[in-house]
Amino acid sequence: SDAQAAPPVMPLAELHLHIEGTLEPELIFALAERNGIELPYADLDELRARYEFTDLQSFLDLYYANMAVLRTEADFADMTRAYLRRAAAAGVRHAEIMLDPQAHLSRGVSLETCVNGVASVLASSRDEFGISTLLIAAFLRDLSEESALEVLEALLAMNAPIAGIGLDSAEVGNPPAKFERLFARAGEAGLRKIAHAGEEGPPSYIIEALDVLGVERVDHGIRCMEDPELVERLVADRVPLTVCPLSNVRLRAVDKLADHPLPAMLAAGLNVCVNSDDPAYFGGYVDDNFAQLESVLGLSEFDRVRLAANSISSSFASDERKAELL
Ligand code: ES4
Ligand code: ZN
Repeated sequence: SDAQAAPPVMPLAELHLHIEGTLEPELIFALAERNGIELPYADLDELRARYEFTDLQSFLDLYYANMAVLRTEADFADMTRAYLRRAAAAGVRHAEIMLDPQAHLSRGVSLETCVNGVASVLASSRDEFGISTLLIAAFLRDLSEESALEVLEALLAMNAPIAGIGLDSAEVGNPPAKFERLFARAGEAGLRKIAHAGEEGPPSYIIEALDVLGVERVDHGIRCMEDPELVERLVADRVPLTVCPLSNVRLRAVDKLADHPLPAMLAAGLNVCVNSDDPAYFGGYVDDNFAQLESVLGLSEFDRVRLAANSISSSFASDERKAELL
């Protein structure tokens, strides 16, 4: 969105962010031009007209298609720099950024190109933008576990600066248990573990992500509200859920923001925080998510402070960094 909301007063951590989902239409056109790539859209408006999604898959189709403009390390670096600049304005002081290496490897872009392009900018993010950052390699759950294991081994072999692994892409029909060996290997390698679960998929996928994969944090998780016993467990264990309100509306996981379960999740005592997911696609950055929540749901000062504090405490930042931000 163009209008920037005033940043929330509290420092925020953004814990659910796909760097490829920060690729704005203007940058898509600029990179296409730089790389001599012909886009299937005549102009920005024609591209923007494609951003009417009916579900997760209809979004993923455009998200993967637009990645065609990312060819060089400089492209990945420019995209990352643009996100950090905008996130700083939104009040983000710590960000844990997912990258989808398989979405680039399948297009003939090397692991070195995508990882080094993003990581080279993250290395100086605290000095340049005041944002501490961690990189998370996310695996596409609609591909095989063998493919994921191969890519994880390659990341480990190149000593990629990743803090953890995630699981994303088409959820329904690709349950967490499909990736049991991948997450076991990541654990052996000392990596942190997160997974998307309960966005479009059922509450049982959240349980599987916890019990079979051993995830420490759940991306989305909103469908936990259909299972009171699961909610009780998530509250008792203070399992972080990285909720993305504007994403849920755009992908029709919820009908409209007024129907979003966030207030009920807060009231239930769940450890929730607010994130932007794919801000270039879903109508805004984390400040826009807060602004629209405020105007539609009227969050209390108490809830706003709690959401911000949860984002910091649920992060994988060092205890020293958390203490600075809390
Ligand atoms: C995603 Cl919103 C969402 N869900 C699953 N996978 C994704 N990859 C990028 N955005
Ligand atoms: Zn996501």
